[in-house]
Amino acid sequence: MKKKVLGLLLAATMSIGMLAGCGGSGSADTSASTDTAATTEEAAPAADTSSEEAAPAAAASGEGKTYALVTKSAGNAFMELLGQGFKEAVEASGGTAIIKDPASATADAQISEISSLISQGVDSILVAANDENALQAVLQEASDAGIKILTVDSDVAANSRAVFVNQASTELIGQTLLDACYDIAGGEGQYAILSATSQATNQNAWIEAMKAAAEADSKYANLELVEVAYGDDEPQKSTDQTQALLEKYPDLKVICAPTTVGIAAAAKVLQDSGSSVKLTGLGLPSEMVEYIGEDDAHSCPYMYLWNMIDLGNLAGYTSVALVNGDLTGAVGDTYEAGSMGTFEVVDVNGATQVILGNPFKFDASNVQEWADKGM
Ligand code: RAM
Repeated sequence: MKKKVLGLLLAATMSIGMLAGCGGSGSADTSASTDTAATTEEAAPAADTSSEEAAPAAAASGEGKTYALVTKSAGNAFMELLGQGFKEAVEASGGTAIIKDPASATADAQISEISSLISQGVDSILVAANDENALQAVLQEASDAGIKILTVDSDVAANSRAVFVNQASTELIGQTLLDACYDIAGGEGQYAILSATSQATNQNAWIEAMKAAAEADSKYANLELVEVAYGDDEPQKSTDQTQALLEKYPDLKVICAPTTVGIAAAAKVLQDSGSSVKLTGLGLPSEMVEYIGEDDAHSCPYMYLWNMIDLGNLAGYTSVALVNGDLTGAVGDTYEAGSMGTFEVVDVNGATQVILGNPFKFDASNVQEWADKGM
C-alpha cells in the first residue's frame, strides 16, 4: 500500500500502531500490549501538535471556505473527539468549521441538519451517517447545490458521497472483535452483541464482518452468537438491553459492544452487579478506564478503538482537499493530510475509502495513560 505515513511522525502517534499495515488484510494490534504501551507514550503529543505543524504548509488552502461536520448525535464523547480533530485540521488549513450534533442518532435528525447547512451555503458536508440510504435525497440536494459530500465513521451508499474516511478496515474490525470474543470466552460458549441503532451503517457492517469471519473458520464453530441487541447509542437503553441479555441468557459468557456508548453502559451493569459475564468491543479509554482489567473485579479485560483526534484530523484534511480540488475521490487519488502525511483513496468492495489504520488495543497496561490524555 502506500507510503501513507510520513517518516517524521511515523514513530510518534498512536496511529503508528494503527497505521502500520493499514488498509488491508493485516492483523490488528491484538497481541501487542507492549507495542501498544510503547507507542502510546509518544502518541498524544503528536496528536496535539499535528495541527500546528501542518498549519504553515496548508495555511491558505482552506481560506474563506466553510466545512461542516454532522455527527451521529449529541452527547457522544466519541463524536466530540471526532469534532475536535476535524476543527483542528480545518482551522490549521485556514478554513471555518461548523459542527452539528443532531439531538438523536436518527436519519431524520441528520436530514434537518443537512438541510440547514445547504441553506447556509457551506462548501462541504462530512457526515457520520445514521442510515446508509435514508440520507440519499438530501445529500443529492446538497451535491446539486455544489457542496462536496463525504462521510466518516459510518458510510452512506457510495453514489451519495465522494469518499468515506474509514477508521480501519471493516473486515479487520470484525475479525478483531470476533477474536476477542473467542479469546475471552475460552474458545466456546455463548456471546451476544450490544450494538448502537439497527440502522447504523458502521455497526451493521462490523457485525456482518464478525459473522463472515465466524463462518470462514471452523475454529469458531463452538462460539454461539445468541442475539444482536440495540441500545441506540443511548446510555439508558443500552443499560436496559444489557440487563435483558443477562436475564435471557443465563449461560452467556461474553458481550461485545461495537459502540462506545453501549460498551460504557454494559461495563457498568456487569461490574456493579458482579456478573461473571465479560465484555469487549469498541470503547473510549476515558469512559472505560475503571472497567478495564483482567481480574474478576473488572468487567472488560480489553477493548479496541482508534485515535479519535487523528480520525477527525484526517476527515478535516480530506474535506479541505475535496473542496480545493486536490482530491476527487477517485481510486488512486493521493493528497496531504497535514502532518499525518500522504493518504490514498482505495477501493474496498467497489466503494471508495481512505483508511486511517488498524484497530488499537486498550488493556490495563495503557488505558489510564490514554484516559489521562483525554481520549
Ligand atoms: C459510537 C458510535 C460510533 C462508533 C463508535 C465505536 O460512539 O456509534 O459511530 O464508531 O461508537
